[in-house]
Amino acid sequence: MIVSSEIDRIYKLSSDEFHKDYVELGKPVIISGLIPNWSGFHKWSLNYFKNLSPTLNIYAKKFSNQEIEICRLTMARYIELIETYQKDPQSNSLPPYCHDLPLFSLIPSLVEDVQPFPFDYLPKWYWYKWWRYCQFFLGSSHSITPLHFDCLLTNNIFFQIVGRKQFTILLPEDAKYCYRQGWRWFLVNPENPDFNKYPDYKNAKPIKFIVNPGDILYMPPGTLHHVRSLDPSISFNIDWHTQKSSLTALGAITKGMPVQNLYYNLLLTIGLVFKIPPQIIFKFYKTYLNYVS
Ligand SMILES: O=C(O)CCC(=O)C(=O)O
Ligand SMILES: [Fe+2]
Repeated sequence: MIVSSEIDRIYKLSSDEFHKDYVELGKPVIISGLIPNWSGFHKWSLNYFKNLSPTLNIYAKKFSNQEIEICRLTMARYIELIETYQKDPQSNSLPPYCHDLPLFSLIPSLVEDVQPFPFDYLPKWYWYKWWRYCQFFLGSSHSITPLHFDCLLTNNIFFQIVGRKQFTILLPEDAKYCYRQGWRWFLVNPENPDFNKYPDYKNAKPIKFIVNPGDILYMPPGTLHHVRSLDPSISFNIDWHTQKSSLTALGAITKGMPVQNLYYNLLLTIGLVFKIPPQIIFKFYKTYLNYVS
């Protein structure tokens, strides 16, 4: 099988070109040159978060055999776990992975650090309090998110701030070769595929690349991704729909999408297609930000 590293890397891509050449074509891209201009880019570190909000209650996840276990702890305790681990990763056990935390809502002062924010990549509907849609990922090196696609079949803009991450992605048409389990997780480990167990994976065309601090990654709806942290890391993403992707996602109810996902997708469709403002929709949508699936 061929593993390629083919993904466009564009310096300061304009929002018009982003929509025309990537979103509309369902093509992934890495955008460089924007995050390094943020006022807080050089300030962010795990230690900075710990000092800002040591007593904040957060949760972290352990992914094992398709099960997700949730651990609850304070920010200070979590960052200490990571610090201890990093001193000797060979002999310490891997800390859980803080995954999908709406940190801008929990520590609002962080929003000032990400200016100028390129919110014009998002549809206008999301501009009002755009930071409410962001989900953070904090973790040690060697943290892994197993192969999956994002559960509402949204577009994903992913901001890498601290540390590097290795992504292996597959376009939606390759999902049929990856042995889906349930709605959105897949059995194949693209870093070390077991072709005896999963022979169809030979037909897939994985794309493997590193996302560096300061990079923005765009993944179209339904892109499969497996993510390995190469360093202690801070990232956040925004899952977002266009009118078109929200309508396509509603159709996925016939393909195994859970009813709760249909509910969130209906809300976004009502907002984007029927122009109901986020001030009304968000009240109903916000439980999505704590939805583990
Ligand atoms: O960074 C990670 O470990 C996972 C990222 C991810 O799955 C996402 O942005 O949807
Ligand atoms: Fe994801």
